[in-house]
Amino acid sequence: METLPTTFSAEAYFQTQPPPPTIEQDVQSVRGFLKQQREHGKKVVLVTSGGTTVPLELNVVRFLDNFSAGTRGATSAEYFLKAGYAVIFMHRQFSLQPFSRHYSHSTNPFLDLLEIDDPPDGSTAPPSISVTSSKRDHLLGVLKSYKSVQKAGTMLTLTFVTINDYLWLLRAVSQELSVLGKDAMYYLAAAVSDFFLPRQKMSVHKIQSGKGSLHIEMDQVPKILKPMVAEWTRQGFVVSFKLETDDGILIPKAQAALERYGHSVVIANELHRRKFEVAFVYRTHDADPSAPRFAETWVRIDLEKDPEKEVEEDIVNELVRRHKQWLEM
Ligand code: 9Z3
Repeated sequence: METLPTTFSAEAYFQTQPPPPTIEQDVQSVRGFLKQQREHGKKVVLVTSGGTTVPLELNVVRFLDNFSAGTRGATSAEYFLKAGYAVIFMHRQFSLQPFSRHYSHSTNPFLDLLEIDDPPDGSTAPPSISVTSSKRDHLLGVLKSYKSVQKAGTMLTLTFVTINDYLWLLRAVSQELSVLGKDAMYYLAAAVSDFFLPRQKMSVHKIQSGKGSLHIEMDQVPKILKPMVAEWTRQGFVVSFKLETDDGILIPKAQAALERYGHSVVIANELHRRKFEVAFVYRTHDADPSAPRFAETWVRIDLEKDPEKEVEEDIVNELVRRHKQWLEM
């Protein structure tokens, strides 16, 4: 049996964990998509979105998961499209998607948009269906944007489920996207598991309960941002997210990530305030060595004043501005 490393570097990870079966097909569709977008001179953003699962068995019955619904990614993708970017939307299967997200949530189920209109008395025609008048304008707006993106062919959707699918797909897509050089943006909003169970340590069949309590030792997922920034993406504009539940460590950890990986921006968010407050953490370009090396700018919205506002609108506008400025440097 092959020996497994005690801690997985990214390289060791890809040498020992098998690729998902759909990887080649996904790479082909990314290539075709990028060819088209380049012909139209588009900037392209890769948006990752949703949580990743960690299967505990090869014939998987149980898995570890996280809270992410994919709201950040799906919402941001819409604003990137609006800003003229083409979008590769790489998301967890069944998490929220751009446009349909407005109606798939349990607080706004799409069946509540519809009315049944009975035919006049005596008619044999079947009942027809119409849109509730109070919901029409909003639906029309979403539908128009959705149809125009479909027509323009500016969004490609890719799917992952497990952490392994995610890592393989992220590497493959990043490598493809790197042909755009500085015109590519990477917006890593997916909530990625920090731990995984290597295939070689997994039980083949459903773990049995007869032996009492369950002890599983998981390995650390390799810090994928390192090769991503240093090798796969070449000159791209890389934006990662840092999620914490403890305010005290949020900004220091975002700064540490920026220092370690050397990418463009870390967007720091606290779990419970993520829908109305995030911090952009970035390097300062100060020549004075005694000056702070990092700065942060907070983006906040007031949901009481404007309940319809989405913080992703301001996040994306700010990134588009920074990407443009960086391209001009
Ligand atoms: C985020 O921090 C996203 O903003 C959220 C969005 C996952 C909080 P929702 O999907 O939530 O709208 O419900 N994503 C990145 C989290 C992450 O896994 N970051 C890694 C880390 O913190 C580094 S890439 O170490």
